[in-house]
Amino acid sequence: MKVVVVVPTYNEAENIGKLIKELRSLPISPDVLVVDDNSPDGTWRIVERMAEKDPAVHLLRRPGKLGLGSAYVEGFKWALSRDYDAIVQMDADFSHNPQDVQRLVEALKDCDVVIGSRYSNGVSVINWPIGRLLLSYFANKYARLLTGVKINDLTGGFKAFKREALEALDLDSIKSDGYAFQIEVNFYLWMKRFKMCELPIIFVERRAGQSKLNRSIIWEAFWLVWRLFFKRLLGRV
Ligand SMILES: Nc1nc2c(ncn2[C@@H]2O[C@H](COP(=O)(O)OP(=O)(O)OP(=O)(O)O)[C@@H](O)[C@H]2O)c(=O)[nH]1
Ligand SMILES: [Mg+2]
Repeated sequence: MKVVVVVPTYNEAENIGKLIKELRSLPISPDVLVVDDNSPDGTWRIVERMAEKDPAVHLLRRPGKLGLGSAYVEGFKWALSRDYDAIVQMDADFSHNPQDVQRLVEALKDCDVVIGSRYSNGVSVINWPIGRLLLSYFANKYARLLTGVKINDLTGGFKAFKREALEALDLDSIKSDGYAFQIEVNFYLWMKRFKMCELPIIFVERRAGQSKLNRSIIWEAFWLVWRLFFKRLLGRV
């Protein structure tokens, strides 16, 4: 099975080199695609140098900060236009343990989509302030209730997809960015009846670099969930 890990980055120079090395030394030795938005800290330069030495490392460098959602969409399209059987998405900040990529991909044997889940086995989040944890936890309960998608971690960004699952999505119609993007993708895959599985992961707060969480990301997700609620109600997916 040919696997690519899509990693969106914005100012992750402190993390990206180590992440790529760890991914490349996994037993499945996946390809890596970094989608960088011309990071001022030169993240892309590090990737460019690694790509020169290792043909399995790829860089998609965009002209400026165009947002996380569109970075995933471009990365997914890039992967689908090549011969990958499985596509993994993850953050660059080591909140997602690169070692878990192996388990996620192996679980694709029995599932179409595998979600690295913080909330399927109690709560497995390390070093988050309690306020952020509560926000995330209850946001997930709220999203699950309204969208009807029976997944405990709807907002997580660590996932593996079979090629067929991503191919079934209308990627151009997905305009949301932060947590909303994750919820939206899960919603459409769920409505299309793909087999979605949750695999417990331990999520660790970033050690290096800066967070991009802000109020507008929370509001975006809040309203999206209502939009999906009505879509589900009207059966328009
Ligand atoms: N290409 C691209 N990547 C982005 C953008 N915004 C965030 N990222 C990357 O997306 C991943 C997730 O972003 P984070 O800042 O970690 O967001 P978060 O996980 O919600 O917040 P913290 O982990 O608390 O900082 C990281 O690898 C970021 O570098 C963007 O606009 N463009
Ligand atoms: Mg993060």
